[in-house]
Amino acid sequence: MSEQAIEVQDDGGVVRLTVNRPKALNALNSEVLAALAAVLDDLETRGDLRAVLITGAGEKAFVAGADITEMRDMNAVEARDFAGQAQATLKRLEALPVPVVALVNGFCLGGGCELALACDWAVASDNAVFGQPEVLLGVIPGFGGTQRLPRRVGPAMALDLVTTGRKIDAGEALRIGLVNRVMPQAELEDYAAELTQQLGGNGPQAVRGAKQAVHDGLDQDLDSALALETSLFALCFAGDEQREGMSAFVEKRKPNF
Ligand code: DAK
Repeated sequence: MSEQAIEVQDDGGVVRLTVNRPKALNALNSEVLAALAAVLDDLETRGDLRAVLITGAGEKAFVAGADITEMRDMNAVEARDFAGQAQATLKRLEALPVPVVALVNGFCLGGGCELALACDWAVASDNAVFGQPEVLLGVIPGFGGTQRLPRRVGPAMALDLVTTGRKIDAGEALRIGLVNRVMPQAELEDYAAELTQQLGGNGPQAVRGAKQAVHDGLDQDLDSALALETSLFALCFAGDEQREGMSAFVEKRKPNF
């Protein structure tokens, strides 16, 4: 197993992960999934982590899906293990306590779309193509697509995509809420740099608290979720960040978190 299958760059706690199989359009095989799991072993222990950005190597693809050549000869038991490994890894990515953002720089199909769905939000280049084309291969999505896609875009649009297998362009992905923003591919790097600055400069505990409130709150009824928000809001006043952030405002200077 080589961790090179996922390249890791760290810029002040904002970690950029690049799926690095450009010749196979960054298709997710066991090696990539194992490398991602190994990277997560490290990220999960890091108190200084501020955000994670994930993208694909090259200019053509984010991730063109699970590796079809690897899946072709699997039996049902192997398929269950493969999907189980991938689902567990994507769940760990999603559960990181910091924002995880997909920079979708091209084909984002099948397991690639499921990877993007495990991120908190996604930004796409204007040449990006999205879809869950598994039915064209005689299978259904196996990396969480049938569950996260309807939660993101609603059941009707999710059913449209997973039963037809049709591909959509970045404009439609934006309209249905699959991605937050679309920009020319040449601007994606500028956006990544802007995001690195923004997320790296905000109060790190506040950013973690905001993510926790949204994620945990969605699984609860509104009253419980509001109580959770109250607790997490109060917790902000137990550390140094709130005093620094508010003092900086009053003193007309930038906060130093
Ligand atoms: N897997 C393996 N190789 C892939 C790949 C993939 N998903 N996508 C592309 N490649 C490889 C191509 O085979 C080709 O390799 P060489 O022939 O050069 O060796 C190279 O990448 C370049 O691709 P193309 O030559 O095809 O490039 P084009 O520009 O012509 O076309 C394309 C780009 C993205 C339209 C085309 O490559 C394509 O249609 N790719 C497949 C897209 C796709 O169907 N993705 C969904 C995969 S299925 C489950 C677990 C998981 C899943 C389901 C169930 N269980 C265990 C239950 C998930 C399944 C999927 O993700």
